[in-house]
Amino acid sequence: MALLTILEYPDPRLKRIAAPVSAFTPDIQTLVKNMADTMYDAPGIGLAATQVDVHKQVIVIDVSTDKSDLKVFINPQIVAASGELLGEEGCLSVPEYYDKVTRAANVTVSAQDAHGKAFTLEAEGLLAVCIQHEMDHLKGKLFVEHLSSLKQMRVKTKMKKRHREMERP
Ligand code: GNR
Ligand code: NI
Repeated sequence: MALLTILEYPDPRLKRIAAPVSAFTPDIQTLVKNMADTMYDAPGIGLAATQVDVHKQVIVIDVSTDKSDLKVFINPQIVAASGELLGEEGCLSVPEYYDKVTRAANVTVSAQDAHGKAFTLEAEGLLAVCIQHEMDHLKGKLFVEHLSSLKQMRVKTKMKKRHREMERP
């Protein structure tokens, strides 16, 4: 098992735009496996490759309570969205900060699995929120960027303090 290092806000690498995956080679399957291990270890319900400094359109999600429903989305596209949902979000790249974000309540996503096979999935609730949160990561966007600039300033200050304290305990 290989655990990957998760980048933390405001690391500029979190702003990079992920490129589509064009070849479903064994290294993509290894990346998916390592991302799933890293997500479960954290623990989190989703992880985008951007967060582990791999700038490819790869996402893993498992919103089950017993790690029984791993979903892999490569080259995801939202093909339909409806409704609104205001839900509390957190992010492994912004530890210990939670806030409410408005998202679409229902999304239809088309993507490929780890072997390149195309599929379409309709999602609602937490899964729909998580898909949108992870797809934002692939575009270099964090959930805190949906908040006011005052809140963003406070989060940045809090995170910089955290990183200072991690360097000099
Ligand atoms: O673990 C996570 N929980 C979560 C809760 C509400 C909305 C989104 C998420 S995703 C997050 C893991 C993460 O940072 N993925 O990018
Ligand atoms: Ni996140």
